[in-house]
Parts: sequence; C-alpha cells; structure tokens
Amino acid sequence: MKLRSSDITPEKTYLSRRKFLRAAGLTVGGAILLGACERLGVEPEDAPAPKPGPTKSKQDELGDPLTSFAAVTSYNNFYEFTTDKEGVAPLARGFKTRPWTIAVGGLVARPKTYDVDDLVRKFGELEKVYRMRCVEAWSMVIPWLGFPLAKLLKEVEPTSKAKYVRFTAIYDPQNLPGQSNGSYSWPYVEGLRLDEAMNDLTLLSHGLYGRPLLAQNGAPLRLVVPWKYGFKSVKSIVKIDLVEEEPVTLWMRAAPDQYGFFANVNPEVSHPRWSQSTERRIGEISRRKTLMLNGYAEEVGRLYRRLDLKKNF
Ligand SMILES: Nc1nc2c(c(=O)[nH]1)N[C@H]1C(S)=C(S)[C@@H](COP(=O)(O)O)O[C@H]1N2
Ligand SMILES: [Mo]
Repeated sequence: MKLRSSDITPEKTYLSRRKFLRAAGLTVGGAILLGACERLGVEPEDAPAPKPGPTKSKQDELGDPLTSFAAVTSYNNFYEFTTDKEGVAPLARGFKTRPWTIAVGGLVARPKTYDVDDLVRKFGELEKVYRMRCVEAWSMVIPWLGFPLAKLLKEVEPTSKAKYVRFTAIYDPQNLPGQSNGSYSWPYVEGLRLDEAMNDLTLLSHGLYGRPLLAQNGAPLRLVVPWKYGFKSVKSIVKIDLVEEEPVTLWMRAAPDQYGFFANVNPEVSHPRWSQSTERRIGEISRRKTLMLNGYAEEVGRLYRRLDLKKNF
C-alpha cells in the first residue's frame, strides 16, 4: 500500500493553548495554572488527574529541567489508541496491563516467558533522566524507572548468530481502537542492533516520575533508547526476539523513504516533513538546537564509527 506523507501523522497542532499552558505549568495573568484548572473547575475531567511520585533528580545531566508529569502523561504518541496526542490518555484509561507476559526467544540458549512483575522484581528499578526527541521535532525530559535491557539479554544468552533484537508490541484490536487503522501494519514492531541493545543507556522501563507507567506511556513495559527518535521506544511490549536479519519495523513498512532502521537523532539529516536541526522542548517557548545523537554522542558515538549516518538514517 502506498502512503502519502500526510497519511503518516495527522496535521495537528499540539496541545490546545490552555492545556499546553496547564501541562507546562506556565502562568497566565499572574495565576499559576498548574493544577489550578482542576480546583477551579475550569475544565472538568471525568476522572481525577494522576499524580507523580517522588523523583531523585530534578534535571538531566545538561541541567535541563524535567518536563512536567502532566505533559508527559497527557501528550502522547501511541497509535494503537489514536493518532491524536491528547486523545491517547483518555482512551488508555481502562486498558488492562496486568496480568502481562513477555516472551523472550529467537536465537537464544534460554528462551523464557516472563511475567512482567517477576521481571521488575528480578532486574529492579533505576531512575534515569533522559531527553526524548520525537521525529516531529518536539522533545521532553523524562525521569524513567527501569533496568538495562542488557540484563535481560544476558540472562537468555544470545547465540553467536544473533545480530539484532526485534520488539513486538501488543496486538489486541478489540481493546485498541487505533489498530483498525489500516494505514499501519500491526502490531507495532521495532528493532535494535545487538550492540545498541546491549548499551548501558538502553532501558526497559516500567515507570516514570517515581510511579508505575500509565497505559498511555506504554505500560507495563516499554523500550527507552534516548539517542534515537522517540518512535524506536516501543510501548507495551509482549515479545522480544533475537534475530539474524535487520528487523522490518512498522515505520519502515509505512514509509521506507522517510524512516530508516537506525533513526538516530541527527540535526544534519532532515525528515521530509520536519527539519531536525531544532526542536521545541515541551514547556518552553522558544526552539532550541537539536544535539547530535540527542546529546549522547560521547556514550554511543563509537557504535557508528563505521557507518555513514547520512545514508543510514
Ligand atoms: N507501541 C507503540 N509504541 C510507541 C508509539 C506507538 O504509536 N505505539 N509511538 C512512538 C513515538 S512516535 C513516540 S514519540 C514515543 C512517545 O512516548 P511517550 O508518549 O511516552 O512520550 O512512543 C513511541 N512508542
Ligand atoms: Mo515520535
């Protein structure tokens, strides 16, 4: 099926002005809007707003402040629900994320199906503050809870044939209204080269802001790869396979000329719809420069020494 680029993401301005200001915690006319709308009943919601838990960090290693919990949990890309960013959280409210298993297999010595809570107990929770840069040229700073993917991979013992990791998200069209959208090949599939998957920065996340992940953020378990565009960080994973060939991802299938396998954040390689040289940090007014590999070049640049990042976008 042939897609026009306009099919890939709806032409949508993000957060309506009032919601944006509220999410960003900005002030209008001297009144602090964060939380005030609920108290004043300006914008009645049908359920109480979720609350953040405690975080150890207030900023990332570059000194950038955390994006508000309200923005992180109300402005989402999760096409299994809807392509409308503000529509995801309301639709995801009743989505069942327990019980949940994740099957780890393919080219491994010890394939195993894990209950997600056993995984969390076994591999624990680190807090890691990462920038997340969407290919649509907006970004956030998020305090994740999770564990390195490498811990899980080491336990299942990839064979010498394994070169890539393929991640498969849940397929459940009865409960995921977006999966009736025939423009995409469901389920959502993503992939990493094995060395990328083994890198210390690469997390499996089960929480943010000191509390368990909400469904809109990919509960119960999602990938986080901070030097790549946000779409690599696949949500609500049910299967992880070690494979020999480069996986074909949902985005590569949808528009191979626009989305490559690597999807490394690169201000020098523009997407046909979005220049990647600058970005809008959610909660800030003016744009900022996008950093090579999203500011993680020191940690992961060596993975790409032999790769032309202009060709391998
Ligand atoms: N299963 C699944 N994972 C997904 C997506 C999706 O539509 N489905 N969207 C991706 C995109 S484009 C981005 S930018 C991030 C957004 O993560 P967040 O909503 O938690 O900020 O999730 C990624 N993971
Ligand atoms: Mo994205």
